Amino acid sequence: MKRLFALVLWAFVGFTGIYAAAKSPARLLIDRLAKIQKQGYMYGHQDDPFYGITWDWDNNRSDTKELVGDYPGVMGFDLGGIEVGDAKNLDSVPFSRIREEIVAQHKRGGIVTISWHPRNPLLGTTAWIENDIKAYDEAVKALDKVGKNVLTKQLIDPRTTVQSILPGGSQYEKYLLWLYRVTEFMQSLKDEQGNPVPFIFRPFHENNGNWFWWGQKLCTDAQFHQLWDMTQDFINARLYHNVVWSYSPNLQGTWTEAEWMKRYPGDDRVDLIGEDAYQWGGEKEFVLGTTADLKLITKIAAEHGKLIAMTECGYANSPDATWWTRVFRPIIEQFPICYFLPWRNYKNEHFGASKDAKTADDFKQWAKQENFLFVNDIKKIK
Ligand code: BMA
Repeated sequence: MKRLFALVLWAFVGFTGIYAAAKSPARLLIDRLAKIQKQGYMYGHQDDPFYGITWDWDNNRSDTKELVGDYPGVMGFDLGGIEVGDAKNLDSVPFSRIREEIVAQHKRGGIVTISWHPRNPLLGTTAWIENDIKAYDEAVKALDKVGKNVLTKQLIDPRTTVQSILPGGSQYEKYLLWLYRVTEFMQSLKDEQGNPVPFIFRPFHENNGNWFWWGQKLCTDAQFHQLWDMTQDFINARLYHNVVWSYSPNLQGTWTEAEWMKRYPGDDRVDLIGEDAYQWGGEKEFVLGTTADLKLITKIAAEHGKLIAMTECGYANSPDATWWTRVFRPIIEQFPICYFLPWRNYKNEHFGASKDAKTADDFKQWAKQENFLFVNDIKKIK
């Protein structure tokens, strides 16, 4: 009897020991990213398998593969629209196809990142809020002019969107339903053996700008933290420890560390620190701003034990044939980024590598560089 007891105890301790030592799919992905980063930086691309500059919706195509012979190490996908039960996302990609391509990228040894441009939960409009604010402000002014400002309170101020979905707000329950739909999709990301596919999730990105409803002037620091925490806790409670969390403000260029830290969700809530940075205007401004930001996040990441990446980037329509190697590469090679991810290649708005872009030759040469990594370079790094 004593022996049986000892055996049961041993089995129990052994089992819980193994259980405690087992790493979650998220932890394994974080460790893998760190290992990959030691070898170089990966190429990432948004919506890579759905369309390119001159084609759309074909199966088995990729602008990246057609240019450099391999798929991006990281593929980005967006869930905008899943929250309202749409069958296709905001860029008309069916969610069933998104699911297939996520599983395919995982199967070939690549990494997946997911962003989410949810609609406006208060107004029903898109994630982009500037036009809603303009319309509201104009309506208020017009009512003032005709002496009807008593009607102003019947208008909905877009600036109260975040507040409306926090506990006690008018849209709180709707937002929970939205999160439920998001997690339902995430739960469905399984490989052929039924194991959850790990992925990097990057919600509420570019939150220091004012173009999305969760932007800097559209909520207080405390409200932003509440929004992040509520969303993260809801998702984590329903997923399989397979979500790596990325916090990704936009190019700013003049942050102080204290300013940057104000909306940082916290070390227990973030695994990867991102920078979204496009060259929209002048080259010099882009170089200086991006360099300053990457310097800052490199320091913060080192102190807080986090990874860094350029989670969105590019120069729309690649007007400059040597932009990648002349402007972009010298910036990123100063910093320990795991990957950079140009946004989607869509007809007249494209950001990524392609044989149909002016930058094709320049990029193709760069891709031969040993530390520039695509799927075949990383699939053995587990
Ligand atoms: C933007 C543009 C839009 C697109 C959105 C979400 O930057 O590319 O056309 O709808 O991202 O992918």
